[in-house]
Amino acid sequence: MNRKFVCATLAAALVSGGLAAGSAAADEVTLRGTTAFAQGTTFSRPYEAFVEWINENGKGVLQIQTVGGPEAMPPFEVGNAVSTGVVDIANVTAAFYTNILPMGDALKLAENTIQDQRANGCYDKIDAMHQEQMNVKYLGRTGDHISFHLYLTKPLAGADLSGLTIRTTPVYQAMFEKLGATLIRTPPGDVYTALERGTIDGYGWPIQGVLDLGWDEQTKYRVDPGFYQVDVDVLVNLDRWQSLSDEQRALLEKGIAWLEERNAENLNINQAEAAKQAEAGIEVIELGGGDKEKWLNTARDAGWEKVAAIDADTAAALQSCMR
Ligand code: 173
Repeated sequence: MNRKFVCATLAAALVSGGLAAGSAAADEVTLRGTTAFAQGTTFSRPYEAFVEWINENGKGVLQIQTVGGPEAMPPFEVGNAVSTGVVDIANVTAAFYTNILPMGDALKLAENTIQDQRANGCYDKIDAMHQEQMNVKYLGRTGDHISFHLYLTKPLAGADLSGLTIRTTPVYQAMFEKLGATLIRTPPGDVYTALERGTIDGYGWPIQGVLDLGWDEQTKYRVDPGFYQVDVDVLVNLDRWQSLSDEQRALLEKGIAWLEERNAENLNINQAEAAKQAEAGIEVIELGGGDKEKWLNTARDAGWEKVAAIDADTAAALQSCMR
């Protein structure tokens, strides 16, 4: 028998015997990870920094090896992969796994930060929902302070999207539908071609990252104000999480706390991104007065309506701790 097997067997025996689980000196463990966003781009970079932090601080304890991004695994499959243990850890937004966890659609509706939600018990609710329905540990998230916008190739007169075909994900679906748009759901990797071919008149996307994949070349307008808040979540397969030692779990929790502190940098990055969009020739359509009100109210109301229809009690509980 090799040593790894002996250690694993010993750890399992300790756990099943109810003895100090995790106190066994474990070998270094390597988690296999994936990211739903192209490596090197805006919504993958924080996760990559986290991996670097873990690999630097976790020598002899735990390492993460990213086995590929969207080129290797379709973004809408990532939730399933981490749920079933095809990968151990994943960087993915909840909009990409609503097929497994429909209530994940609520995360974008938050008006407070992950730090607020750890302090007020909301994090525990979100984590429990992920563990029970998806078999993953909700380790934490990036994306706080970043809002979503509608980007267009054509002008827009008011808060009315009828006659427009818009690329969507579950993030924007309820809102854009209420405002009359025709919707096409695609992963990020298909947006450029859809714009180039003219099969869409615009797309939903956060304030950050538009220039990453060259979409600015095909984008004429950004509609302001933004709405909702980005959640890009770090999930760990629950069986894998439970198999880790206390030290290994503590390392991951320390790493995610470090990453989450950096969410505050988004306030400055948002401004820099808006400036880059302006330089690239993207004009702002600023909705005002009644249009602005309709835009924001439809976003919030349609968003909460959708999650309340899935599970009214959970929706109410989340609504009170997400603001
Ligand atoms: O538009 C999207 O693909 C999407 O839903 C999303 C969510 C979080 C960050 C970036 C994009």
